[in-house]
Amino acid sequence: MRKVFKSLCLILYVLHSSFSTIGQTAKVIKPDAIHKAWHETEFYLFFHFGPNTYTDLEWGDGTETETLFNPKKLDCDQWCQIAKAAGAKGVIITAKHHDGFCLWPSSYSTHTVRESKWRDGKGDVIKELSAACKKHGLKFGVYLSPWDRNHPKYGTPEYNDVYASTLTELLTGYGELFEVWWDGANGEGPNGKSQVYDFPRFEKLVKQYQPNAVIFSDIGPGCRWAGNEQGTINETNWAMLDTAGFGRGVSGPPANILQAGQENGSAWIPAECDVSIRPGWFYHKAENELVKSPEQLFEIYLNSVGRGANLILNVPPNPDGRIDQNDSTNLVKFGEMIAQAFDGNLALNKRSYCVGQFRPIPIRGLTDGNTESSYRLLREIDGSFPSIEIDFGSLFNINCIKLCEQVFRSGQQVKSFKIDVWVGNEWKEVARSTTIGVRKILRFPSSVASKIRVTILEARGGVELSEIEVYDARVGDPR
Ligand code: FUL
Repeated sequence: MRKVFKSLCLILYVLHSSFSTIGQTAKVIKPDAIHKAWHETEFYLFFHFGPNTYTDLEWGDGTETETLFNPKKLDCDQWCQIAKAAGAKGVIITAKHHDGFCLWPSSYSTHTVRESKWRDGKGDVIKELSAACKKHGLKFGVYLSPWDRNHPKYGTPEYNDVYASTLTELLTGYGELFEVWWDGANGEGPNGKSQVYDFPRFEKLVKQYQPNAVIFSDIGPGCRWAGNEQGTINETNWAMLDTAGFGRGVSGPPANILQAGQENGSAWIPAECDVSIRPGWFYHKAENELVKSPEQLFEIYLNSVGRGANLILNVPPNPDGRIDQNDSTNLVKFGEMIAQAFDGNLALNKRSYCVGQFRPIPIRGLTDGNTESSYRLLREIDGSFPSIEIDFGSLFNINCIKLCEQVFRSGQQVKSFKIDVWVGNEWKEVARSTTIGVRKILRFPSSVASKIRVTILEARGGVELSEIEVYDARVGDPR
C-alpha cells in the first residue's frame, strides 16, 4: 500500500513539474545551427592593418598616398601561427577601414593595394590571409567599413552600389566567411556629406553569398556589439535582444542594453566583446611597451567568453607586416594559461545526481564531456529546482566551475544560481551568480572538497543543462 502511495505521489509530482514548467515558460528563443557554430568559435583575433599602420594614425582621412602601404615582410602565416598558439579559432581583418584603402585590388576603387608599390601592385592581403587561415584551420571574416573617407561617391545614393559591389567581391572571392563585421561609424566623406546606408541590401548579399556567416553590428542581426571596447560583458548576459526602434551607430541601443541583452528579447543576438591588445586599434611604435599582459588577457577572456559572449581580440600587425614580438610573446603565454587552467576537468565521468525532495536520482549527460547530452531539471512542487550534485569520490582542490545550458534545445533560462562545496561534512556556499546561457565560467576561493552542488535559484522557464566542468585552475586571482 505504501509502495502504491509512493508511486502515486511520484506520478503526481512528475505531472506537476511538467505542467508548472510549461505554465511558467516565457517565450523560448533558440539559436539556430549558424549561431551554434558561431558560439563554438568563442575567441578570435582582429587585425587592423592599412595606411594607418604607416601614418601612425587611428583614423586616416582617405588622402593618404597608396605608396605608403608597403609591408615588405608580410607574413600571414605568422599571424595565423600566433592566433593558433593563443587558442583563437578564427581571425577577422579590416579589409577596408574608414580611410577607404582596400587591402585587395577592388575593381570599384582606385585606392587599393594595386595602386601601392607593394609587390609591384600585384599583392592581395585578403587572399594571403584567407589562404593562411585555410592552411592553419582558422575561420576567416572581414570588416568592411561602411564609412569611406576616400571614395568620391560616398555621400550619394551610388555609394550604396559601390559598397554592395566591394562587399560582393569579398563575399565571393575568398572562400567561406564566418563573420562580416560592420561598425556604426557614419561620418562625412570627401564631399562633406554623410551616407544613408542601405543595410537591408547589404544583409541580403551576405545571406545570398555566405549563408553561414554571422553579421556583427550594434543590432546584429547575427551578433551584437557588447557596448564597450574593453572586451568584457555584464555578469548578467542574455543572448536575446529587441532591435525594434534601434539602428547602428548613434541610433544603436544604449550601452546598458548591449551589455546585458534582454531577458525577454525577441531575437537571438548574442554579444561579441571587442578589445585591442594595445591602447590603439592600429600599430603604433610608441605603444610597444603597452601591450596587455597574459594575466590581463586571461581576465578579459573570463569576463567575455566566460560569460557566454565571444571575444574578438585585436592584434595589429606592424609596418613590416608581422605581429610584433611583445604582442606575440604575450599571446602565446595567454594561450598556455588558458590551456593550463582548463586542463583536467575534475568532474569528468564522475557520479552525478539530481537531488530534490525524493531520493537522489543518478544522472548522466552533465559530466560526460559531451555538450550534446543534457539534463532537464523539473521543478519541485513548491516551484524550486532540485540541485545537481557531483561526487568526485575523493578530495580535490577546486576553484573554478564551468556550466552550460542546452540553449539550442531549450533557450537561455537560468536567472541565478549558487555553488556549494562539501567540506568537513557540510555544504559551504562558495559562489553565486546570475545568467548561464551558452557558458558561464566562475572562479571561487580554493577549497579541498569531495563534492560540488549546483542549485538553480531562479529561471524563466524549464532549465536544461548540458555540461558541468570543475577545475583546479591555478591561474589568476579568484574574484
Ligand atoms: C570602430 C572604429 O571607428 C575604430 O577605428 C575601430 O575600427 C573599432 C573596432 O571600430 O568603429
